[in-house]
Amino acid sequence: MFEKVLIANRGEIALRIHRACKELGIHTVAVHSTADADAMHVRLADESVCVGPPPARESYLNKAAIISAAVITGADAIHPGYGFLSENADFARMVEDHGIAFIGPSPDHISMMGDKIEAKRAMISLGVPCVPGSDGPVPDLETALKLGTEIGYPVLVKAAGGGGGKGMKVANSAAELEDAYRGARAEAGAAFGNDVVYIEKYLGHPRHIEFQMLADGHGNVVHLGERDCSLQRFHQKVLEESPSPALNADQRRRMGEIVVSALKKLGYRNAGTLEFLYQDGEFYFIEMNTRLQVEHPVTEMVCGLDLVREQIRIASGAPLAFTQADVNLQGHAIECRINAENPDTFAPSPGKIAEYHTPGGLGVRIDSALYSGYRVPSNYDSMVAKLIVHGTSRNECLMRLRRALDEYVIGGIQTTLPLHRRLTRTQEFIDGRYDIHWLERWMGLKK
Ligand code: MV4
Repeated sequence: MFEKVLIANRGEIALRIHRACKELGIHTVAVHSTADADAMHVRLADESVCVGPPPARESYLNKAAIISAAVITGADAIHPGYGFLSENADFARMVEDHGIAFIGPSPDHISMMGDKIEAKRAMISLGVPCVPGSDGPVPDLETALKLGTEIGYPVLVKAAGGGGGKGMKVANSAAELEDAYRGARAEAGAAFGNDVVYIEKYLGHPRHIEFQMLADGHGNVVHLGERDCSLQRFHQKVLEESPSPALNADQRRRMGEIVVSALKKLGYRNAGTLEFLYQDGEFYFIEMNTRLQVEHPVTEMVCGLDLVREQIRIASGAPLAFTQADVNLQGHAIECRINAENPDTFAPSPGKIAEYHTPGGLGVRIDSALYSGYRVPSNYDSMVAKLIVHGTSRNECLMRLRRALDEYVIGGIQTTLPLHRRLTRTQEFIDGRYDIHWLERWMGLKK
């Protein structure tokens, strides 16, 4: 087992990883920018290294500074968290080239899944259902028009190096395809430095359902159920839950078998998530994430496992200590992402935390690095806390969630707590009747 782990991240996930390390008796090294000198993960870590000024590209994305910090402190592993360098294959390779363990998948699998066309090709060959579409890049408009006719409109032009909705354009007819094709390539080129695009049948009212996987690299693969992540605003998830209100046990078992078999054949190692669109009873693979996700606690509350601990154990070479038969998904969990933003305009609201009071009680978990007196910097992502609630049923979970939201006090800044208090009292949400567009409609952002 590792002696010392460097946590190459900040905020709540850095604290989360620190906690798992300490419970395994592992020493922790925090890295931070000058803006995060007073951050909780720095205060609690056994050692800390300042890796640069506030801009992420000069600190949390500074590969050389982070690896130097690991070498100087003698860390034998690095956990990247999510975002930043967590899905950067070059970084993972550099870490391993320095004889340090990367707590995550192999660089080759990170690279494979980072190319959405390669990821889809792999999944098709592994027997995973995908959205009908082109079987590779679409090099020119002529090919795009031919595919549009074959697939049938509406179609979606998507960026191979994409994700998060950038470089994605819908075409409802051949007449719209030229603008959609050129627009997607321009946006993808600008956003990712890669203007390769592909085309898929556009699904108009899907849910976004993802399966959490764990694989030890010794042939053992399990799935830990699914998360419904459909409630999002401009590709930013707002609330996630497990299990999905839309799935039954038979669908879960059937999809579970498919995704486990696929990752076994792939020879995958560590945690991973397969993202699907779910529409009219059918699943369609869209992307695979080769990182621990923000919403992982929802799965932890339902399966009773510490996913970061499992990642660390796998990276240290240990086999999974359990089989699929041992995985026992119990009850229901919901996570509210709480952002330092104006709840109506979503404008960032950095600043000093005044009064800070967290909810408690059975089945209530707060993942946050906030404390009274802490100054939320303006340099980074606005998510400052996750409220995760578990209950034996979705109704019990909802009752507990509303109660916890009403207890939660974050003074000194504006947050999206009021949004969650309204959302969890809205009948359509209570009934679980929502797709990926519902939240934006409910907010009046689209018709
Ligand atoms: C789609 C789609 C509909 N049809 N693909 C958005 C970014 C990337 N994760 C893939 N996305 C989508 N791909 C087809 N063929 C709709 C979306 C989409 C979406 C997907 C999941 C969660 C939220 C979303 C918000 C807008 C669009």
